[in-house]
Amino acid sequence: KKKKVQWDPADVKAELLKKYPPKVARKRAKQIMINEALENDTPEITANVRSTPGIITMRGCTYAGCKGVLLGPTRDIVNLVHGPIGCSFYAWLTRRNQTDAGLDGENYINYSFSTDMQEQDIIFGGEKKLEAAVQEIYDLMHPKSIAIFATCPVGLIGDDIHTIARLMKEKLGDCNVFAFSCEGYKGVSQSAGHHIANNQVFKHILGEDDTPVEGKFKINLLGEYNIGGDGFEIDRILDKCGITNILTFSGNSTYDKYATAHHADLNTVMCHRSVNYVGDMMEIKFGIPWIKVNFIGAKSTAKSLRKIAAYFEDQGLIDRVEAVIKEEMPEVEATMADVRSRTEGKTAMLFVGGSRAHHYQELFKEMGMKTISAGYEFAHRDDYEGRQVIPDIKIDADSRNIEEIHPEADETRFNPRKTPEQMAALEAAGVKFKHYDGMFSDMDEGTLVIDDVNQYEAEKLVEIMKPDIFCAGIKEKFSVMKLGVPMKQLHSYDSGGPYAGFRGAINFYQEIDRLTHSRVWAYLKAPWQESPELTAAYVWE
Ligand code: CFM
Ligand code: HCA
Repeated sequence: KKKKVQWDPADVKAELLKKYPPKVARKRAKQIMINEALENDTPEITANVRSTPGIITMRGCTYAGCKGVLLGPTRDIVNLVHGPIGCSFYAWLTRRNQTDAGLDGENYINYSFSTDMQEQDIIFGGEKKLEAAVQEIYDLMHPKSIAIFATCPVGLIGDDIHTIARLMKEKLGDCNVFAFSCEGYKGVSQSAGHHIANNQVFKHILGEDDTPVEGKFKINLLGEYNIGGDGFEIDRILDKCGITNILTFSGNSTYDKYATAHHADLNTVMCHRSVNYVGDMMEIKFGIPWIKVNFIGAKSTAKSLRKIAAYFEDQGLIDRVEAVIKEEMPEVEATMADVRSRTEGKTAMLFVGGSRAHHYQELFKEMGMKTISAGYEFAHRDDYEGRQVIPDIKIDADSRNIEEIHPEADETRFNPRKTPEQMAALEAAGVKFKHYDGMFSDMDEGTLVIDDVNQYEAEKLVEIMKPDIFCAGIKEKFSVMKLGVPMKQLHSYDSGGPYAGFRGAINFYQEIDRLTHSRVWAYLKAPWQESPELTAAYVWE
């Protein structure tokens, strides 16, 4: 039974919309949803649509999603950015994906590679410069692979990065060069970049190497990026259980891990939003099924481990997983109980990316905290409403072209919305579902679920609902702190982490406990709050 919150969400919604011109208000009204139990169904939300020009969105661009998010954490593929230097410079080490360079030591993550396009390249074309840059990287570093990323101007002037990549791959011989048409403007957000990255990695690396991989229970962990060392903590737990994780896509990954990932028995999907395309494609191409997991929250971690063990139907593994959970949980539970005595009943708001705003609610629940409003920057409807996947896919084993075998998955073949009756009927007919819940069903009734929240709405929400903690990214951090509310970055974790797995949960409880009890925010007053009558002095006066 869902619990009621203390605001009238309709009033909050009306207040948020009040300031907008009618057309903008109409559009935003479909993205600001009151979470209410409709008959057998969740509310319908508008998501993955263009942000209104003029509004300060929290979103990023397609290039960020492709280069920064998906390929960025792979340590031994050189990421070469074809474009003016800013796109490379501002993507340089800003995402806190951790790396262990391993025995071979091959690690290019600390570098920023760019063709540094100038006006003359924009006018006369930058292909020659790109070709020279690939050659220079090869001569200096001899990497296994070079990935080329297009920024906005490249698409506008029409440099053919894919042909350059192909020619350079042929010329170099032992270096896999491939390219991504991930111009920033290409989609409505980072999400388009994920899709482009998934397609090219699938087409150019996955399954390239048929050398067998050792291990009794082999999985890949898709959609985990090792931010603040999350992937390391998950690997620690998997190792302890005797589960072999061939590839984390893409935290601390290497070229060879991608190339051998098709030897896995099972794909586990952590951040569904960024990587579901690869999960689906690997199922079609290699017959590897995927299941949804979540290692954020101690209970979710235990549940995910049990789900993996259940898939393998091996008593030894099932027992081992239970033993690991039993060993890890006492410390987690002790910290949880201690912290909970102070955090119970406190409130949180989460506006993050495409999965964390949902996953992190688990950790807050474990602390007895309520999420009163949440939303994604760029998720799709299924991330809000849940998804049931019907495996009716035709396998075309020869095809590596995703457009042929995977026409727009989200809205057509994988219908995110099925009523329980429809599901029951299909199940009775022998159709097996893969299914995961969206944000709506996991949140209390009367909470506000907001897609692509903007700067104005975020400040208004804080003002009206006064959460005990606000979670988002760097662009929101300081404006929220200036309102006197503690702010935790759930992208970079500020300087903290890991927060995944058992040890991560302990870290998170302790940090949130400290943050929500810090008095410093209440003391903070901006000059205009102390002397609101301050007037501007103009130079001409
Ligand atoms: Fe997936 Fe991510 Fe996220 Fe994402 Fe991102 Fe990120 Fe994120 Mo920042 S892949 S959707 S595009 S979990 S970079 S590690 S924190 S917005 S919620
Ligand atoms: C991105 C990366 C980002 C940005 C985080 C933030 C990340 O989308 O380009 O706004 O603080 O996690 O680093 O999401």
